[in-house]
Amino acid sequence: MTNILGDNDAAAQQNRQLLADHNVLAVDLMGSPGCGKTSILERVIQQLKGLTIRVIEGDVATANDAERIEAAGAEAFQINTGGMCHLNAPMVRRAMDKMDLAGTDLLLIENVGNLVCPAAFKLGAQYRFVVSSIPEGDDKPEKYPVAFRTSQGVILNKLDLIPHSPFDTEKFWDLCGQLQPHAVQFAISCTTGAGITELCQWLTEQHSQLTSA
Ligand SMILES: Nc1nc2c(ncn2[C@@H]2O[C@H](COP(=O)(O)OP(=O)(O)OP(=O)(O)O)[C@@H](O)[C@H]2O)c(=O)[nH]1
Ligand SMILES: [Mg+2]
Repeated sequence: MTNILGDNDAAAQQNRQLLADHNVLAVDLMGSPGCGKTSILERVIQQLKGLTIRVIEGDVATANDAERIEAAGAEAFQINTGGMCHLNAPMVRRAMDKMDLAGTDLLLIENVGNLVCPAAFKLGAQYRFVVSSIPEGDDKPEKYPVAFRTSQGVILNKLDLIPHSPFDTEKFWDLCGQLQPHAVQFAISCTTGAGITELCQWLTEQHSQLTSA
């Protein structure tokens, strides 16, 4: 396991360098099945018009999500992991090699729906976001601490379902803060669009900082 992770880390470092060489901001979204990862990407693609976005879609099977991304207006690169519960850096590299990186501003990567395995495998993206949603319950940071500790951002999705759920948002954000005090936090709803503007602004700012560095 140590060897596998070591090889993956080396490949992730190469991906990171390749992204830096082309001024591409990359963000990896990790979260349980159905938390809304693809819905977030659709919303961002539809709303964030200033940047050229490309998407890598990681799934165990099907190209359903890649088709949704293309319908939303961005080029998508599907990776079917053939049963594996996470993406790894070499898979992402193979997708990057097929992509016009020089013509890409923002690379969004949807990891396989899972809160455990993806946390162990760096992909080379500058930011990893863990996505959690109201119906999953407010205890997810406690139960899946590695996912929250190793992420630079947290997105809490499906805010529109708060009236129908006993979800304690204060408890959720407290737990997140204890695990990773520096993570940037967004509370959003893909159904109503709440919080999407703030997320798009943050992505734009990060991209500007990258290109002005
Ligand atoms: N009520 C509500 N439903 C949402 C929201 N965001 C997404 N959904 C719904 O949640 C379901 C799953 O959304 P997806 O975007 O496919 O979730 P995912 O995380 O990409 O799922 P996997 O790719 O299977 O891991 C869909 O039925 C969405 O319409 C939201 O903000 N509020
Ligand atoms: Mg999806």
